[in-house]
Amino acid sequence: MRFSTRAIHVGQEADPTTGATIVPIYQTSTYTQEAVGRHKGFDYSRTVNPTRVALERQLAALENAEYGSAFGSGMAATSAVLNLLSAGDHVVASDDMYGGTYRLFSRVLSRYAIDFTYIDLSDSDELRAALRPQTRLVWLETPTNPLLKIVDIAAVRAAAPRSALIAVDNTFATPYFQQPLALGADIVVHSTTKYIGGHSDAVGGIAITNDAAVHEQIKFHQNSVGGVPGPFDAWLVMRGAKTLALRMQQHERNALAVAQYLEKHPKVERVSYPGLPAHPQHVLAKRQMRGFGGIVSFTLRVPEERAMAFAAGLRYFSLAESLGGVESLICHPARMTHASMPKEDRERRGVTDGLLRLSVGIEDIEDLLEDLQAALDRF
Ligand code: P1T
Repeated sequence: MRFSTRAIHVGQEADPTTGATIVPIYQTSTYTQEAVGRHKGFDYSRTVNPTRVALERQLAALENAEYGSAFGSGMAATSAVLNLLSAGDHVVASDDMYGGTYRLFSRVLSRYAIDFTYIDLSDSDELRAALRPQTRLVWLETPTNPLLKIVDIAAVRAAAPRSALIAVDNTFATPYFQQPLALGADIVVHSTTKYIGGHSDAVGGIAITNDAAVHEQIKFHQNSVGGVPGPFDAWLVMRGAKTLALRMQQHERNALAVAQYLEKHPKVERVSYPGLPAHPQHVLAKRQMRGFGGIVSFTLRVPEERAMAFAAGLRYFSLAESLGGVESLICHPARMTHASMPKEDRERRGVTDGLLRLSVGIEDIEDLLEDLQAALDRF
């Protein structure tokens, strides 16, 4: 079964009790048992819910994987993966990542005696130097948020010892463009709030793996900690995921056109988009990904306040956190998505005050380019 067929059919069998073609929203917290312990496989909705199971099967299939565990947010999914670790363990993480993930690592998990080293994971020598006998996990995003750096997943697998799990946050690429498990990763995490849900109407996350033992531990955490999505949110994400391939094709077409337009504009200092030949890791991106995604970052040749004013002055690009919905968004990472990162750490990593991030939607490209042009002309 190919990608879009899986998105539309896996986990989506007709409802066994009514024949409903679309998986129902099983809005129930509990299930009536015939006798103590005798039931249809469902006992309590924190533990298991049919709508959530359908979503987990569908999304695991999109990563060509056996197992998925859905969560109430991308952060809850990330937290579940980090809960595979114990006090004294060490994590190597990429130096560019979503600010909320950095906050979880540096301000929550570090209090539980888990140690983090942040490096440029595109450099295998840096990775080898950062490894310790206690290193149990390598955590990476590729492309990274917000700088769109590319990490060579197969090279990380080759450099890391077998005792270290490799987890890839695949939110930006989506399984349509990149399949980290096939490149040697052990776990894939998504914020399904983004492209997978695709309509900016539900918050969610998922952790996916082919490793039965890892899956058992994540499931145990999902039930023990309880960060599960409600049935309606699970259903919204499932509905969105059915059109992932079509949406990603249009996101990518539009993002490439926007990146090419910005690259030539005299008021634009720097553009980052893995699909541009000028991107320093364009060749790697071409090898590792089937497409380059819908996010474009750029810096204007203007002071910070004017960059922020630019972000607020567009017609179709709403000034908002998040990404991956059908509508275009613009954000100022330093003040928004990465505000939880201390300024010094942020700037060292390249998330400067003039940086803007576009989530290019699937509107008509002519409208998006006219919008950007009108705003740039005003500056
Ligand atoms: O927001 P939540 O569903 O909890 O997902 C967190 C998350 C995880 N990983 C990546 C790569 C992300 O980008 C995010 C959330 N990011 C934003 C809200 C943002 O605007 O970048």
